[in-house]
Amino acid sequence: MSQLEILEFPDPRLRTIAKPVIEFDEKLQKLVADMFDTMYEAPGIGLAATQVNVHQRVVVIDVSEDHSQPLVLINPSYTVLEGEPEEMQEGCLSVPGFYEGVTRIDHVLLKACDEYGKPYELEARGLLAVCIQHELDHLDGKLFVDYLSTVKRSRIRKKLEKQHKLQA
Ligand code: K1U
Ligand code: ZN
Repeated sequence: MSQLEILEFPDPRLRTIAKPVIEFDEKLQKLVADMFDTMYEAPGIGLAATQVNVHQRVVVIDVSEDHSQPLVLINPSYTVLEGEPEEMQEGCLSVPGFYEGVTRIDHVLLKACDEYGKPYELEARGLLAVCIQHELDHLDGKLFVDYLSTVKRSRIRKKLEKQHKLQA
C-alpha cells in the first residue's frame, strides 16, 4: 500500500466534480487500499478520491476508534431520513488545523457499491451521517469551509496560503 498526497485548500483541483466509476478492476481496488492507508496515517475518519487528486466517485470512511469499521463508497448517494439538522464540529484533511461547526442532517440512507461493484444500503446517524455528507460534498467539489461566513473562509484561506509559502 502507498501513502497518497492530500491536496490542501485553496487548491483549485479540490473543486473538480468527480466522475462515476465504470470499471471495478484491480486499479480501483489498489486506489481504495491506498486511500485507507492515507486516511489512517493522517489520521482521519474519511477521505474522498478528490482529495488525492483522483476525480472518480470513490470514498473511504472509518469512524471507529480501532480501524474496525472500514466502509468503501463507490458511486455513493444518500437520501435524507427523518430528524432535525444538527450542528457538529467538522475538520478536513484538506483544511488542516481548522475545526468549525457545520449544520447537517443527522440521519441518512446511504446507497453505494463496494470496490467489487456489489451494491449496498446503510442507515447512518450522528458522526457517520455527517462524515458521509462531508465526503460526498468533496466528490462535488465542495468543502466544509463553503458553509462558513466569507470572513471565516477567507481568514482560513490566508492562513493556509501563508503556511504553503513557508513550506515551498
Ligand atoms: O474528508 C476529510 O477531510 C476527512 C475528515 C472527515 C470529517 C471529520 C469530521 C467531521 C466530518 C468529516 C477528517 O477525518 S478530519 C480529522 C478528524 O476528524 C479525526 C481525526 C482523528 C480522529 C478522529 C477524528
Ligand atoms: Zn474533507
